[in-house]
Amino acid sequence: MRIGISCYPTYGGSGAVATELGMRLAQRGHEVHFVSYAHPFRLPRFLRNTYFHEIEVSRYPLFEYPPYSLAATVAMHEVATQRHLDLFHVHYAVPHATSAWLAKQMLSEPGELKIVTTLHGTDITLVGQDPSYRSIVKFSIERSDGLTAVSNFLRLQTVATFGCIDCDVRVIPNFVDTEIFYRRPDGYHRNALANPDEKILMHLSNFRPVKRVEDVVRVAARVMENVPARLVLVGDGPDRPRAEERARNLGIGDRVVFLGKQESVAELLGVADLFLLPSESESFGLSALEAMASEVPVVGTRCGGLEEVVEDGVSGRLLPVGAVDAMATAAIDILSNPDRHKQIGAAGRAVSAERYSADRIVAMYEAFYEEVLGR
Ligand code: GMT
Repeated sequence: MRIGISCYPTYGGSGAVATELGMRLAQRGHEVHFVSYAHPFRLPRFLRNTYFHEIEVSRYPLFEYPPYSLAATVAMHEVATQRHLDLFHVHYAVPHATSAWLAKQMLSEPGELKIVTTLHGTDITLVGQDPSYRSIVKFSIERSDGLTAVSNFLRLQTVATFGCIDCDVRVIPNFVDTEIFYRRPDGYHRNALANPDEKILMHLSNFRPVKRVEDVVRVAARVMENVPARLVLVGDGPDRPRAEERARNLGIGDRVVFLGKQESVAELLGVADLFLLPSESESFGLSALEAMASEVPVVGTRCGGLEEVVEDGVSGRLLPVGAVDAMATAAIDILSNPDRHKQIGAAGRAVSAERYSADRIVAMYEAFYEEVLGR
């Protein structure tokens, strides 16, 4: 198949999933064209069967807001025409589903290009509900030839919030490469991040309000009252200054490490002892799955799709949103009991290797493409 993939190239789950999927499709012999405004962060410079096409968003003094959606449409149309694509797979509906639909209409034979849209999260639960976007998001997803959601929670949210009862939203969960995400031997980066007697608590996100990063710091502060530990925060975003301030106010500033954006999160997750994800809403929680593959117990919240990934009491603990004390108690319990810690880590690794293996999920996408193409 000749497949176009559009995604946000920056650090974030949807871009990571889109890129990892494209790379694996290319390994399976498909021709994959990434269309994005920058080189996707998980895409190596050269890989057989993969091509990168940059969306050029021109500036003009009149434009206070450069029209990214139009530039994306033009790039998608150009690639679809010149590379004779069978299918365009767009990740994150806003605005990629709209740009793809427009690009398709611009073709002389629109029926020859199929559009698959994967819904990732806030494109449905937050941004997509904003009155300035809602109607065009609904229109565009209803006109996609194939729709997938990364969890059943997100599928139900899509139907409920957009009322698109006729939408056949297929659930294809995210995946993890267990050869990249695995437990690193002691000594590795661990020595650089913490003292030998300290546990490493880790959080990884884009530090937006939905992630409740201040709760991460508050949970860590409670844990540190009982267990020698350090908190390592990976990523960056608008709530980082508040998290830094909270750490200082709670008197744990010297035991909280802000690493900022990192290329190889697998090496960091592989030395963590506990992963914290106290989000307000999470349609899947890719970082939690990557932690599980690395044998790291997850303590998070009952916030939607995360409940489909982390089994409470088996691969981690899930508590109500904002329940800082309960999350801290659960974390202390796991960290103070080596056998239980090991058991939870092993359960997470097993489920990620079985249910969420790259081979299994990429095959699901391939089969879905075939179905959409009517083959
Ligand atoms: O939806 C977003 O806010 C961004 C998106 C991203 O690019 O990281 O995150 C969503 O997609 C991820 C990949 O499918 C999921 O793992 C995240 O749970 C989801 N984020 C939210 O639902 C908040």
